[in-house]
Amino acid sequence: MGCGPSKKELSGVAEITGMSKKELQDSYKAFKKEAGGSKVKLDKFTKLVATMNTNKGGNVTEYAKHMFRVLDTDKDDMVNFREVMIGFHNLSTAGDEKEKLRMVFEMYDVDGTKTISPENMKIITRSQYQLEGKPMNEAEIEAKVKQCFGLCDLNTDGQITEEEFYKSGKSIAEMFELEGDE
Ligand SMILES: [Ca+2]
Ligand SMILES: [Ca+2]
Repeated sequence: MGCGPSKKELSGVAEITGMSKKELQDSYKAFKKEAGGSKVKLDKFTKLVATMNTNKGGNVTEYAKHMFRVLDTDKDDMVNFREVMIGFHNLSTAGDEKEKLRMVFEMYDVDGTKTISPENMKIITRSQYQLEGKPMNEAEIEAKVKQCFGLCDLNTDGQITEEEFYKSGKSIAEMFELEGDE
């Protein structure tokens, strides 16, 4: 067929995810079929996430945008097969804990300042409500953010650093875990 994956697209994926060569090739085929190519832009990615979202009345637009930003590790405004596979693996229950924490930290740090502010956390929490199709309740969101800060802002300066999050963010990162392969 002449459309097999290039070495670069697959480099490291098998090692990190523990997939066999066959599984990898099958997933790649499925990805290309779904994505209509070897990379996807945000709009297409959002549609793919929407098809995976089983929450009634959920809107994935905001959540997908932040997920996309974190998955796009080479920052070319596209996510490719490798980025998706490694990112989803890290977020799975089998993923590397430190990588999971790093990804979730980056997801919260929407403005890339290397610290999470309460406002940053509100943005992501709101997007989770939208994803789940829950009615937006600002008081509830505020309370959730407060609770997370109580847990993670170890020196109580109103910002969560990466270091603090590595130490105390495990239970929060677990909320972002993806279901394993069916
Ligand atoms: Ca990319
Ligand atoms: Ca920030």
